[in-house]
Amino acid sequence: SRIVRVAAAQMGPVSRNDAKPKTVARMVALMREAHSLKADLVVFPELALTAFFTKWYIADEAELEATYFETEMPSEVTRPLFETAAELGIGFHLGYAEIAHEGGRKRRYNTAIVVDRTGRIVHKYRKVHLPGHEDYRPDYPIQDLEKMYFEVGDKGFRAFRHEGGVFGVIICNDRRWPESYRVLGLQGAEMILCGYNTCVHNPMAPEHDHLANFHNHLPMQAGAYQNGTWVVGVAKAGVEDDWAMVGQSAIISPTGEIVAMCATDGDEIAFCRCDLDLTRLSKTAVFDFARHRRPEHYSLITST
Ligand code: CDT
Repeated sequence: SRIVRVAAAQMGPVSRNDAKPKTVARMVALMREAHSLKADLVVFPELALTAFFTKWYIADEAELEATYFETEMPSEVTRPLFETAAELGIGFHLGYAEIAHEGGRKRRYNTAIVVDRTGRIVHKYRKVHLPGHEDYRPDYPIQDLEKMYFEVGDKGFRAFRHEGGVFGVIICNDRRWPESYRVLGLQGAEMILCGYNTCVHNPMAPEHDHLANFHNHLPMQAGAYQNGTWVVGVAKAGVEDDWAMVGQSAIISPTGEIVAMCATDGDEIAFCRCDLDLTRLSKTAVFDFARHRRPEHYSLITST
């Protein structure tokens, strides 16, 4: 067996008025709790350092970037996460809003990194599936402005070796798309990490609001099962500046079963001792890709 002890570190709401050091202190406390459980890896949510700001139209670019984005990682404010990781010998996954100066101009991405037990960044992913709309919609009570605030990620879905296994990272809306898991699955992914911020109210499809929890777990369980991989889904949950967000952070086994789940909408750890070898049966039986996949019949997926 190849055991990775995983702490899904759900976070309760982060208000737009919360200073980042206060939020980072909450995360350090979660990291210490995870260490007391002997975790190897702590998984924090998407955009963990701030409120889920894409629900607001923020016209002032300077305010937007100064309040919600990071220009370096680690930065002064996030350094305690890296120092605590190195002190405890624990790895972590962190989602944040990134400003990068690349290709001769400024770019903004919805980003997640994986940091190893020495405090070194070993993987960076930039969100591919940006939900919502690119224009301000005054008729909506909340916005979904990821297409306005971020560019589509440029790094693709790259699996990487970590903690004795093959890992992948996806971010929030990516979890609703089977291709995200499959591209990682085709690279042999054994554990996929996914932070999310999901408002219960979806202004573009309010008819689905009552299904928010169901639609959270459904694709993650399917993605785990259909690719024979662990999936760790971690929320920023609870009522954030008046808007409810989905919780139920979960660790899902390669059979698609939820094996650990948060019971509250606050700061809480769901923990599991994950055996990466449990992926073997799925990958060599029902989902032996080499024997059973028929890509010659899938061309429509990438040609349109
Ligand atoms: N952060 C993020 O991607 N949120 C979206 C909201 C879409 S509403 C269904 C999500 O897919 O959860």
